[in-house]
Amino acid sequence: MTATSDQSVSDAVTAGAHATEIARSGASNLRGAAGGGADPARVSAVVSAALEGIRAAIRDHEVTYEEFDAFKQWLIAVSDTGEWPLFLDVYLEFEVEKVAAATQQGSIGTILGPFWLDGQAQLDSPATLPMRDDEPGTPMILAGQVTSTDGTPLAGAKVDIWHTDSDGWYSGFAAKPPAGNLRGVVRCDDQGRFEIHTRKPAPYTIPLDGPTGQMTQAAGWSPWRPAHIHLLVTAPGHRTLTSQLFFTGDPYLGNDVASADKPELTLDPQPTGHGDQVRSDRDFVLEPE
Ligand code: MBD
Ligand code: FE
Repeated sequence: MTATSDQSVSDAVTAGAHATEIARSGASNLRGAAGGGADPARVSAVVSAALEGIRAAIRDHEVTYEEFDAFKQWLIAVSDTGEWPLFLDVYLEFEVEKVAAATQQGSIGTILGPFWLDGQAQLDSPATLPMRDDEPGTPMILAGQVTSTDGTPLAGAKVDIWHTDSDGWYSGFAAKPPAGNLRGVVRCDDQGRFEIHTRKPAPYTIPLDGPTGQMTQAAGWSPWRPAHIHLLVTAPGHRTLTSQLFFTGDPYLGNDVASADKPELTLDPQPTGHGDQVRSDRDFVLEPE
């Protein structure tokens, strides 16, 4: 763990170093066995298609030696800052998720992203996520039920949840929030029901001081993701659902730098009458394995 509160370390390096460490260990490969096929025909098919896409860009746009050298330097900077997980999850993961989703029954999901962490607080529903005494932001309840595709409530279900604070920072990847902040694994009740008390997250911008953000801005693209809550919904004998939930009215909906927002994943939290607290209800359906 190399995240640090040293302000001389850039946001990009603080987030990137830890994400790279996790990816290197394989701990974030939650969707199935790594590797799988060293079948030469498949390696050739996939790699040649990828290379040909880049060669076509060079030909079609008459890329110069100056630009080729800038590309080399950019790739080296992505490695130096640990931004490969960020870059890959922002610009490519959504296509991989479409391939995986084509065979998954039950609730619609979306990408995992680079900021999931293993080993977070295990809580029983109803649960309040770990947070600071003065945690800023709108108090929010997310509640619902986890069932199997045939409607059976899943008593052993768990909701692994993580999101930014109301300033857009993830614990574990930014200097400010303490370890474990706004992260937890919530065990559902015997009817698969969960009720999670947290704070509404804020829109997120990828680090602007690293190569992924700099490339994004150099191209004139928005570096923002709409505010979102990440979820892994699990139950014994069922395929894990990886998802995110968004909020109606968010200015970045439909313009997510990670192309991961979907209309089916939008929440419209309503006031509960307790101060400024809001609540959303959302059920999840898991596919038996
Ligand atoms: C995020 O918070 C995120 O969820 C993804 C997918 C990519 C970058 C930052
Ligand atoms: Fe995220």
